[in-house]
Amino acid sequence: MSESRILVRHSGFVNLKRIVDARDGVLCIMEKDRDIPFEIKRVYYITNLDCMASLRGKHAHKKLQQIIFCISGSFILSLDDGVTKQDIYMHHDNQGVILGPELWHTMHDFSNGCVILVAASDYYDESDYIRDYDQFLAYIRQKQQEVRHDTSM
Ligand code: T46
Repeated sequence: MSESRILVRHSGFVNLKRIVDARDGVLCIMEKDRDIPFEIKRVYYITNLDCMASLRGKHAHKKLQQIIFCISGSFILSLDDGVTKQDIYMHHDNQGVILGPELWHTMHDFSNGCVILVAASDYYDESDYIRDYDQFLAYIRQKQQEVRHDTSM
């Protein structure tokens, strides 16, 4: 499981400032423009993930940009850009992973008390989701053909 480097396209790590002092507790800070490479329009969180067997995500977005954090506990984030696949062990409360567009992502193997926090670039829109894996592969093939066509002109 590679953690030091993100290998898939449309992703990357985001490291937040983490403050620990003599008191109990950890303070992590996410600042507009400084930490997040897009304007945040929505924040959501996922709790009660006490089941190792549960599975979330299993989709890609067409345009939406997001950053996913595991602010408590741990889980495995599986990323797939259609060519490269990578599993990331999410367990640092201050380290987020960019979920750019056209990136199939699945969250699984949640620890007890796992809490996921996501910052998103846009409001919820079901038409932005690709929830079928074969459709995802066809979508990115079509996008790549469009890019090749544009660059050859
Ligand atoms: C993602 C991963 C990381 C809403 O009505 N509004 C919202 O803002 C969201 C996020 C979801 N929903 C509804 C849509 C579904 O009827 O909540 C239901 C469950 O959503 P979904 O199955 O997409 O949940 P996850 O946990 O599989 O995926 C979520 C986000 O939806 C998704 O964008 O990238 O977390």
